[in-house]
Amino acid sequence: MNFNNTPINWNQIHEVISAAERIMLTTHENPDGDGLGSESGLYHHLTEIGKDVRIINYSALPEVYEFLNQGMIFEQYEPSEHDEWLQAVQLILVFDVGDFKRLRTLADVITKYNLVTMNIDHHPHPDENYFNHNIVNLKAAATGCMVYDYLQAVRGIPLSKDICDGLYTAVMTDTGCFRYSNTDNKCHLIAIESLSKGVKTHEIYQQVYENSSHARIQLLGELLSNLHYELDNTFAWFVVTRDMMARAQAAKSDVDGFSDMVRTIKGVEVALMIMENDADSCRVNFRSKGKFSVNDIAGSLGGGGHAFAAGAIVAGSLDRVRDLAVTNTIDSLEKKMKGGV
Ligand SMILES: [Mn+2]
Repeated sequence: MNFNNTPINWNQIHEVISAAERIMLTTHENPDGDGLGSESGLYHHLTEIGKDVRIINYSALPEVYEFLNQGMIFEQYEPSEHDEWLQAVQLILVFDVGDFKRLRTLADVITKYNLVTMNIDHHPHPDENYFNHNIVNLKAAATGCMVYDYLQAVRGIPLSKDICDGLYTAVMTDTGCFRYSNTDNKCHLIAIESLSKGVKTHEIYQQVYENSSHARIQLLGELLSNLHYELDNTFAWFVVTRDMMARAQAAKSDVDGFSDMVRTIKGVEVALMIMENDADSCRVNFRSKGKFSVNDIAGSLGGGGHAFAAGAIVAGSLDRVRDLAVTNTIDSLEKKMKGGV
């Protein structure tokens, strides 16, 4: 079925999920709170109703999300450990992935064993896609809100605290703690329900936002002293090189949220991070305050995303990708400033 941003019929989706006994849950590489919270939220529901369910991700669980892992429910994909179980999986639920390729080696396994996939996501997906069932709601603030909708439609009994821990984490992280323009009534409803179930929201906040490694702060110091401003300070950009990462002994996850932080600067409408992956590939990350869309700029570099939060992986050296990304952004913003958004 294909609910690509059309009204979603959760009962129809429920039929597919109910029919499967062995279900795998997964999300994209370098997982975030939305993907992980959606997984753990639905995991607790599905185990409660007796399904044979496992969460298997390409990436290891980032340390800040350990609080979701009380029952050691998150597993990192290891062929020798998982392939036998995987071959008999009847349904794979893929959360928040944006792009099938972001499942990395798990994408290969899915193709190899011809496994049935259902994508639940709030990122745009092209019509021709890699999933058997494509459930997309671009208006959802978080994939976790879609899991909430599903459970509201089919669960029949109130959500448990374990489920709420996951859903609250998903919503909190994808709305920048209820601050971004995507924050809607449903996000707050999920928060209310979570509080009433005893979710320690302040502890989740501290785990995620007040848990910076020293490496992250050192890296932040270095990049903040090397910010570049363009277009009368409307556009700010910075680079994160492999050397900077090595000097700070930083991990990839230490970089999360830097573009959001740069966007908080007065007058800055669009922030851009260019991060060197290796000698011939970089990651670019756009954040907009809401006046100018940025997913079209990410699209011009082969990526995509939401209107005001987008990114791409771009082949090429840091110098080349930096010049290309900065030039494309300036061109696009100049056009938008002249002709409206
Ligand atoms: Mn998300």
